[in-house]
Amino acid sequence: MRIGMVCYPTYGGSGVLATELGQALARKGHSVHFISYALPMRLDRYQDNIFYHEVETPAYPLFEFNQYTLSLAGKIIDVAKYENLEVLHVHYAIPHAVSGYLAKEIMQGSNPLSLITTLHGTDITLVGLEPNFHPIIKFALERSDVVTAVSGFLQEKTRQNFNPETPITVIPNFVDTDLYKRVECTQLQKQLHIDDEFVLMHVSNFRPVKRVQDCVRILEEVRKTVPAKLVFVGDGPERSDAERLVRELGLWDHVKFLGKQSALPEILSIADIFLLPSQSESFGLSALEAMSCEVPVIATNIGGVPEVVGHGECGYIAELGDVQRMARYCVELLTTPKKLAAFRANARKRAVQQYDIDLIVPMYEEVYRRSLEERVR
Ligand code: GMT
Repeated sequence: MRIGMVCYPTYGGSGVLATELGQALARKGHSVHFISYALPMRLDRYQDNIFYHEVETPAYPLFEFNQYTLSLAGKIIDVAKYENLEVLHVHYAIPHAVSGYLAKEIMQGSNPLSLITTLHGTDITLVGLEPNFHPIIKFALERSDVVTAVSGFLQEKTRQNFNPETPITVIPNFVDTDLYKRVECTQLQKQLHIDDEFVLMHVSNFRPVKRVQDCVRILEEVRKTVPAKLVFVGDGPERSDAERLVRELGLWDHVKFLGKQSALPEILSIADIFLLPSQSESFGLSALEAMSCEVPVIATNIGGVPEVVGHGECGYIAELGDVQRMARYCVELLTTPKKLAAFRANARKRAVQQYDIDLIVPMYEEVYRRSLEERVR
């Protein structure tokens, strides 16, 4: 199939998922055309059947704001026409589903396109609820040929918040478990001066919803009982405040900020526990990637997270902001080697058995195929 893939290129789960999906489809022989305003973060090397088309937004003195929604629609039309796209798969509804709808309507007659919209999270739970956006998003969902959501939670939220006529299919996020597996990483441990300490880790885009400061407070509590370090991976608006808190609490020698990194399997391999204290999380892809590397997860009872992290099996779930409980769970695991080992094995098993790339990518192919058949009919 010839597929257009629209996503955000930045450090964030929806772009990561779209890129991994596109790469997997390309390996299976499909032609995949990424369309975005910058090269998606994980699209960092040449691969057969992958093409990238950059959206340019023209500046004009009259425009105080750029016209990305229109520029994207225009680029989709261009790529669809000249690359003969059959399927357009947009990730994150705002504004991608709207641009996709516009392009599809304009192409009708000459190059019919199937529009697949995948909902990822705040497009439904937060930004899409903005009164001015709500009717537009509902309209775009109803005009999509297929709408998918990354968790049962998000499917239900979409029903509650938008009640679209189009059914919503759950296709969970996935991980390449061949790539995301525990590897030897003594060099990195040496580099980070990790001796006989446990390692807590958090990977995110440091947006306020991630509550990165909770990770710091968890470390503070944990260190009262066991020696531990906290490794932060990623960057974003909350990083400076987190650094400040680390200094205020006198934890600077025990916290490492690695910034944005691409060698995640290696980095995750040094972790004993992954922390995800978010206040909003429709799935928690970073937690799944950690689980695939045999890292148990301690997270909040939020959104789709409990679907991914089996409480008392691959990790623990606590109430939002309950730093004390999350710290207690950490200590319990770190001081019970048998339990830690069992949780590690369970985490890996769950990733392999329920969320492996080879199980999930065919679900998207099936959705594309069905929508093309329906178009013909
Ligand atoms: O919805 C967002 O905030 C953006 C999006 C992203 O690009 O990071 O994150 C969402 O999509 C991920 C991939 O499906 C999920 O793993 C995240 O849980 C989800 N984030 C939220 O719901 C806050």
